[in-house]
This record gives sequence, structure tokens and C-alpha cells, in this order.
Amino acid sequence: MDLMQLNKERKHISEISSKNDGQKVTVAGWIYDQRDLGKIRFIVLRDISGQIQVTALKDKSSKEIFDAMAKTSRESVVVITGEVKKSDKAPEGREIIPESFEVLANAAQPLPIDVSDFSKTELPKRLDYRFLDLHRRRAQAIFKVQSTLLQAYREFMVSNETIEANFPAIIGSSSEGGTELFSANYFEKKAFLSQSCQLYKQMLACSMEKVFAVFTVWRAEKHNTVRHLNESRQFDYEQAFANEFVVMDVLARCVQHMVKRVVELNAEELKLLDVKLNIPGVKYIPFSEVAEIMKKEKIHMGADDLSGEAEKKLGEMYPDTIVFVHDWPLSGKPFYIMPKGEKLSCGFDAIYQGMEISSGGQRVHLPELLTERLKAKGLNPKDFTSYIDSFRYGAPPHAGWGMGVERLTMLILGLTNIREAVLFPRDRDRLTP
Ligand code: AMO
Repeated sequence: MDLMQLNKERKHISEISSKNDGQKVTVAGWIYDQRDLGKIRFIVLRDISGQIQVTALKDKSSKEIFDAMAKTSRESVVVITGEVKKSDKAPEGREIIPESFEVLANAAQPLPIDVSDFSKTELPKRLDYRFLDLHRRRAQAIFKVQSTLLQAYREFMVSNETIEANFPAIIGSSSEGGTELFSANYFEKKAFLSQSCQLYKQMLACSMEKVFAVFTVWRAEKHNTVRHLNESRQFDYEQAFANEFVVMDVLARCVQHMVKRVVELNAEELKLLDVKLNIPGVKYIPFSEVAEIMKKEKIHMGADDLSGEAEKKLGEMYPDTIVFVHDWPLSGKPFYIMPKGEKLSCGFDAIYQGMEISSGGQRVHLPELLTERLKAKGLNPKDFTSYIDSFRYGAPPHAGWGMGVERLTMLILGLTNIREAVLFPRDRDRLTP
């Protein structure tokens, strides 16, 4: 069928119900399953919206269609036109009796991975064939939810009168400390892939007041864990005339809105993934109090950082809650975080379902103090000249945060490995596909 015509005539499978009984429809999709009972042949056809049974009877269907239904391999792409029939036996009470059957693309056999809903193929192999893994409804469900998160983030930010921004991905010096940088050749100069848009979003907020971005970051961390990627995406936010408490409140409302939208728009996907999702509550705890709790619980954590175990404990104590751990020790936060007295800082981490989803804080907007903080972290202020200078000509106090897109997706859906939440993961061992 001509593709223009197909686009006009095609119905998505989810639009077809028993109410369409007797109507002629055209559907297009992938053959998910086939069954041959001799005189009757079934196909389960899948498109992005759902699945439908296609039933052909030896006596009633044309021989051509009856044969093609058995011959065409699983995951091949077909266009079927036929009559909708109400049927108590078929899933969702309806099926299609085919009148034409056109193969648009054959799928080679055997398939290298199992793409059924009950697939037992292990994650590394599925990622080797990610393009095919994305035929699976469960994989599709994860990225439909992620798409809602991305849209809901923009929705919230736009309603919050925040300006969307883009930032350079190639940078001249570190933004998160000296380590963990991927280097790149940039003509005669040494360059790096961006670890965050931190310095740029700060410079921008000092004129545009409220800015946000969805930004890709690269970190050359050598460890291979189920919660880290070498390339990940962040929801970034920065606001002028704000301290950490102002932006923690923005983060809480933003995540609540994002979760609410997933609940509203992704009921099918949540059901398929067996996830019950609640709009999270909010809890604020100073770092020192968390340290006390963990001491009592005999859970190890650092003097200036939480451990994975401590994050997990917070998740158990406060399920379905965004736990803001604030008044963080200064030594545990980057150079750009504003000190609070000698030992503490205006930095925070947000923990959700037992894992860090975000960190942020009020920033240092005073050039002299910033120079001092860079030196204290063993960095050379000369490498940050334009950043420091940007605060010399009228820069308001400001604060912000960054939140992992894949981390949030993983925690909302209870996935055990962050790689499930990235279309094409980049980790220590993986550069393709
Ligand atoms: P931070 O480094 O804590 O802060 O990152 C912010 C959030 O991004 C996610 N994240 C990661 N996700 C997967 N793999 C990684 N390797 C990885 N690293 C970070 C986490 C984390 O909480 N510029 C600051 C933010 C700010 O202060 O505005 C920053 O990048 O969810």
C-alpha cells in the first residue's frame, strides 16, 4: 500500500474496540505471535499502541492470506485490512478477519533475542540488540514513561515562567572538579566533554533569572555500577534571588508534577510494568541528623557524604518521599556551593526511593570567595577566569539543582539497573549500538 494512503487509512490498534464490529479497518505493525490450528490461523499484531488478534479461516479466507499468515516470520512488518469482529474469545473482545495482507519488511530468523513479554534474555545481550529489544512492550513502556517525564518537566518549568536554554557540550575546564573528564581534541587546544552545564546555567541565571535545560553530561567514572552511566542526561534548574530552600521547594513541586502526569498519562504502562505509583511527599533533614540516625542504626556513612546503604535506609524510613538532606558538610560539596559558616554549606542532596536523584544548593556568587573555594578544592582559578569574571558585574545570589533523567526513570519504575532507562547506554564497556 502506498504510504500516503496508509497514513490516511491506518487505525492504531488501541482505537479498535468491539464497538467497531462490522467495520473495515487497516492496521499496520509487527507480528508478535502466530498460532496454527489447522483450519484456523491466528496472528497477534502489535503496534506502538497495543495488540490485536487477526483470525483467518481456511474455508473463508483467500488461500494467499491463509498461507501468508503461517509463512511470515515473527516481528515482520505487515499491513492488514479487514473487518472487525466482536469476539468473546479474543483478547479485549475483538479481532480482525483479514481481507488483505501485505508484508512490508521480513524479520530474519532466528531472532537474536527473545522479544516476548516473558523474555528471559539477559540485559547485556538485549542491549547488544537494543533496536530489537525496543520491539518489546516492556521496553517501550519504560520510554513512554520517560517521554512523559521529559514533557512534564517542560510543562512545569514553562508554568513556572522559566526559560529553556542550551549549553555547550565541549568545555575548556572542569565544572564538577578535576577528575572524571573525557578529553577531546579541539584544534590546538585541549578540550573536554561537559560534565554538567553548571557554570553556564549559573552565568545565565544571573541575567535571565530562571532557566532550565535537559542536558547531556559525560563522566569518565571507571566504576561499572547499576546506578551510574558514563553518558547521562540531567534536568537542570537555576534561579536568581534564591537560596537552597527556595529551589528545593521548586524541585519537590516539579517532581510531584512529573509523577502526577505519569499517573495520569501512563496507566497502561504502569500496569504492564507492575508499578504502583504515588505522588511523593516531602521531608527535610539536616545532614547532621542523618548522621545521628545512621549511627544509631549502625549504618556506615562518610563524614561528608552519604553511603549507598544510608540512602537506602532513608528510602525505607520515608517511602514515596523526596528526602532533602541539607546543611551538607562543606568538604563534601563542589567549589561552586556557598559555604554556611566554617564547616557547613548551602548544598543538599535529594533522596527518593533509597537513591540520590538530585543535588544542588545556593552558589558562590562572590568572585573573591569563589577564587578561595576553587583553591581550597585544589583547582586553578586561572582555568575559570570567564566564570569568575561573570560575577563581577552585577550577579545576584542564586541557587539551583541537577536531577538525573535516567535515575528518576529508574526509581519511579523500580528498575534494578539504570541501563534499562537509557535507549543506548554508554558505560565502561559499551560504545555501540
Ligand atoms: P551531580 O553530579 O550530583 O550534580 O548530578 C546530579 C544528578 O545527576 C545524576 N547523575 C548520574 N546519573 C547516572 N550516572 C551518573 N554517572 C550520574 N552522575 C550524576 C544523579 C545526580 O543526583 N551540577 C550539579 C547539579 C547542581 O548543583 O545543579 C551536578 O551535576 O541523579
